[in-house]
Amino acid sequence: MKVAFLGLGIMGRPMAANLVKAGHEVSVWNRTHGKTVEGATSAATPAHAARNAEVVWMCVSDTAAVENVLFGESGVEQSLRPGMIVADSSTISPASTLEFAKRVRAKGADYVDSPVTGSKIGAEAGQLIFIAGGAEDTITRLQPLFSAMGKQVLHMGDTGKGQSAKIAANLMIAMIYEGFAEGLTLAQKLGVDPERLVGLVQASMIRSGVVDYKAPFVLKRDYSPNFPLRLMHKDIHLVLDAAQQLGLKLPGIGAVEHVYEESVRAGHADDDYAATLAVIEKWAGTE
Ligand code: NA7
Repeated sequence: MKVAFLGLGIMGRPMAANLVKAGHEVSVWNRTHGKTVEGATSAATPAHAARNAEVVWMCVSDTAAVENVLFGESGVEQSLRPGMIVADSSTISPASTLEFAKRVRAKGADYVDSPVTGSKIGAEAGQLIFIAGGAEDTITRLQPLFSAMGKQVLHMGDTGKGQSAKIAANLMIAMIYEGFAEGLTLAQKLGVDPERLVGLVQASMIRSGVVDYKAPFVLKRDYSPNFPLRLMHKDIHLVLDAAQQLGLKLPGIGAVEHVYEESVRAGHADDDYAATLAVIEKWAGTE
C-alpha cells in the first residue's frame, strides 16, 4: 500500500521501517528535519507526504501535535481525498479524536484511532498491540499495515474507543509500576534484598507484565527511555482531564501524578517512567 508515515520518534521510526520491510511504499515526514527511514522517501510537509497516499499514519507526541499535523499549515487536510484512511497511533485525547475524525470525514476520508502498547522494544520487533477505534471495514482494510508493525489488533469499538481504552490501560500501568516502586523502597528500607523481592513478585500472584518488563532495568537503575516519563505524565493528564469531564473521582492516579510532577522537577522528563523510583528513593533516603 502507499503510506504516508508522520512522526519519526522512538515509536514512529521503527514502525515506518517495518512498513518498508513489509514491502509498502512509504513516504515519511518529521517535524525536525534529518530523521529518515531507509527505503522510504522523505517529504517536506505532511500535505506533501500524504499527496499520493492511500493511508496516512501518525505517531506524534500529543493532541496538539496531531492537530498540527492534520490541520496546521501544510497539514494532511490539504491532501485528503475520498477513500483515504487516516490512522493515529499517538496517544491523545478521546474527545479531540472525535473532532479530528469529524473533520477528516468531511473530506470523504475515514479515521481510525489506533494507539499502541509494547513500547520501543515492541515497535522495533514489529510486535506492537494496536488498540483500535473505528469502523470494522476500515480496520480490516488496514490489516496489512497492522500486520507489518504489530502482532495483534484489539478493536475496542467506534471512533475514540481506542484512545479511551488506551488511557485507561496507561492509568493501570502507571499505578502498577508505582506500587512496585513503593514496595521495593519499603522492602529495601526494611533490609530486604531487591533481587529477592523481585523473586517473590515473580513467584506469586503479584506478578505482572509491567514488573517483568521493568525489573531488569530497575535492578540496574537503568532509566534509559523505552517509554519516556514525560509521555506517561501526558497520559496521566489525559486520564485526569477525562475524569474531570465525567465527574469521576480517581484518587490513586491523582497521587501518582504528584510523583510524576516531582520527577519532572528533578530532571527525569526524558528518562523512562521507571525513574519515578528515583524520587521515591530520594524521599526515603535510600538513593
Ligand atoms: P517521541 O520519541 O517523543 O517522538 C515524538 C514525535 O512527535 C517526534 O517525531 C516529534 O517530532 C513529533 N512532534 C512533537 N510535537 C510535534 C508537533 N507539534 N508537530 C508535529 N510533530 C510533533 O515519542 P514516541 O515516539 O515515544 O511516542 C509517540 C506517541 O506514541 C506518543 O503519543 C506516545 O504517548 C505514544 P520532532 O522529532 O521532535 O521534531
